[in-house]
Amino acid sequence: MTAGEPELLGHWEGEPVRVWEEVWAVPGLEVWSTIGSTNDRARELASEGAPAHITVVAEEQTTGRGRKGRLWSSPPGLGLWMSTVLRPPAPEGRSLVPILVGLAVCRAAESVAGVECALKWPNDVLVGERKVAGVLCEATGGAVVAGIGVNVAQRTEDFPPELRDGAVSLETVREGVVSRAGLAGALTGELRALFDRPTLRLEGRVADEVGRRDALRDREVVVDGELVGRARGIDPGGRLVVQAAEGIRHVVAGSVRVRTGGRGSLVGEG
Ligand code: BT5
Repeated sequence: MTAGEPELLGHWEGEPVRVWEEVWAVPGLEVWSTIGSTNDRARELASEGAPAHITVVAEEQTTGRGRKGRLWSSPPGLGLWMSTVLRPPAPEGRSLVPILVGLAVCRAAESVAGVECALKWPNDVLVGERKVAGVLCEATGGAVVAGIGVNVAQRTEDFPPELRDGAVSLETVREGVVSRAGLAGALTGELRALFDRPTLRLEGRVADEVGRRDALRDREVVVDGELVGRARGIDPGGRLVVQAAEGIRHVVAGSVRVRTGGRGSLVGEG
């Protein structure tokens, strides 16, 4: 598909963008017709000093990305492609950002679409074994840009062939229409709830909720193709705990694959 010129939209999902900005209570909102990556635009805004929760949405991304230069499929109108500037109070809290953003996505998908979601450490949101959303957090100066891609309206055939087994959209699961604006509004609200208080450690109710939603728990995993063991939860620092033959390991970053066994394999690496 050929994308048009990037254009800032005045209206989105039936309302003026300024109305969404007010309803979602964000200090700024840009909605683009098409853009390379909403993360790049949000990074620009962050470097110009944008306050926390300024949000960028695009109908379509031409170079939407995941981690390590992977591509993120972002076709026009079928998903929520969004980036928000976060300003975590202290660098110590930054390692928790991806998992907390994933948690916000789970809560929003459940409240708006009634679809139960799980977290696959470090940055995937799953329905069953399939990826419904991905999170890409990029630090820039004192800010972290949280990029969130949620598959909303794709049918199986709308995904590129190589993703059809591992990806799913909210509307397929729910078997009904899901409002992208409703989802974005719920998401910005959850992000505020999770980030407006300094969270330096995963503990208390939030830790319990993350534990409940942990798709890897007690499953046999391979991290970065080399560390093999059983996932034993996420520690207070946001690290994945892996019980390996050589002992307990706390993994700071990496790509996880679930070893195929009785329950099948999860969405590959990443
Ligand atoms: C991610 O990376 O899952 C992070 C995705 C973040 C996307 C958002 S959209 C708004 C913002 N702007 C951006 O440019 N990015 C963010 P990772 O864990 O590396 O997973 C990438 C892998 O997921 C790919 O290699 C594919 O296998 C798979 N994938 C790509 N597009 C997908 C989709 N729409 N649904 C499910 N899986 C997908």
